[in-house]
Amino acid sequence: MKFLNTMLVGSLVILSGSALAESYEVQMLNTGADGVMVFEPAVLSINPGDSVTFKATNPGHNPESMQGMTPEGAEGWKGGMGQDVTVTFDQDGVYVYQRTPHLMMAMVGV
Ligand SMILES: [Cu+2]
Repeated sequence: MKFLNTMLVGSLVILSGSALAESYEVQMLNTGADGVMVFEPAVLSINPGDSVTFKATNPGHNPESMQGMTPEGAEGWKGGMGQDVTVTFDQDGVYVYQRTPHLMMAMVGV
């Protein structure tokens, strides 16, 4: 019986462990593997509840969600220029974001 209890506690720990939110990092770069003015990685797949920290590896960039290009009802965000910002994504869907003044240079991420 004691063994069974230990087994149950063990599986509960594993279950709650897999439900923990994860955090990711996206670098904002002047020059990256994909060219100049990039978010790296430019495309990131995460789960609801996970968070992403946009790192101002090179200053002078920021991430801003694009109007009409985030899931309906989801909150947008706008990071400060040259600052790290952490965004938690609670709602399922596709989020497109840009670097506020660098959209014409196609500095976008998904
Ligand atoms: Cu930029």
